[in-house]
Amino acid sequence: MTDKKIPIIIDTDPGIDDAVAIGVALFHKKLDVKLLSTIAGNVSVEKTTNNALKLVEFFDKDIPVAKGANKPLCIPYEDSSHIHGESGMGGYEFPEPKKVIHPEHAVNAIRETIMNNEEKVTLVPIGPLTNIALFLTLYPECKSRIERIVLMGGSASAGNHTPTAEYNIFADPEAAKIVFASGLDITMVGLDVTSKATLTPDNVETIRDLNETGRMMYSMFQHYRGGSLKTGLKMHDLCAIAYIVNPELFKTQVCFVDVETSGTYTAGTTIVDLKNRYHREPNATVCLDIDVDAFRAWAVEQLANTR
Ligand SMILES: [Ca+2]
Repeated sequence: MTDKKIPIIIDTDPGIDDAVAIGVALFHKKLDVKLLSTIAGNVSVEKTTNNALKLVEFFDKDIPVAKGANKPLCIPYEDSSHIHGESGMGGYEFPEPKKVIHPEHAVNAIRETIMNNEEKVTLVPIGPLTNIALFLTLYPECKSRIERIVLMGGSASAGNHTPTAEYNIFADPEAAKIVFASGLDITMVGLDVTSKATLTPDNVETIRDLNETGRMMYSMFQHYRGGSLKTGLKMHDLCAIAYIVNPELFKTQVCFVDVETSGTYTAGTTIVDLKNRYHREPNATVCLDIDVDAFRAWAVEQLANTR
């Protein structure tokens, strides 16, 4: 293992669990966050972009924030402020950010970042996949500069937004289909692990007393509806960061994955062919299980390393 940091771009729709993932990534000694690109998802892209700016200012990091797509490729936009509050990051009063948005659209900013970086860059989408699909479609020549994609989304079992579909994939199924068909090295960190990756009430109390970040997270956790404060808060997006730096926490399987883009009930469902029923070439590494206790200990330790 070298001491070299892994260059990553986080494509995000903050979002309370996004905020945790971003905080951990910005302070992780193995990660070099080159860009935050934003996407409509949990709330509108105006709000997610403003939230991303607030977060980099809160963490006092000089990371560019580029604003991306305001709606999915083909279907209408639908927000989920019922999960994350009206602003997307309800529960904590951040000052209005002074930092300005990157002048380029996220898709062009991703290209610029990737092409200007000496090493290949890892893409970490933790929202709907619209920006990534647009980027891969507009600039296929950049694919060779991508190390891999580690995304939060999908499920090999049940969904969370509909009985079968996970939210990020449901929000833009066509984009997800493009990403899974891209031929790139893809890891799907989906509900099979992220629903188990909760912070317990004890963890949440510990986090509150860690530092400024802990107090900020604690305030937002009071408003987060991804799980509950009593039964555990689901840290969906943080799992993608955990996978990059601590893959040994996860059990995975390489298999064929595709996305249902229409269907009476199934739009946005990931078809994860664990038993090779379709005899198709495998195109993704799918996370199927996680060492939950180790994840919790890791998450608290990481948050202790923030400001
Ligand atoms: Ca997210």
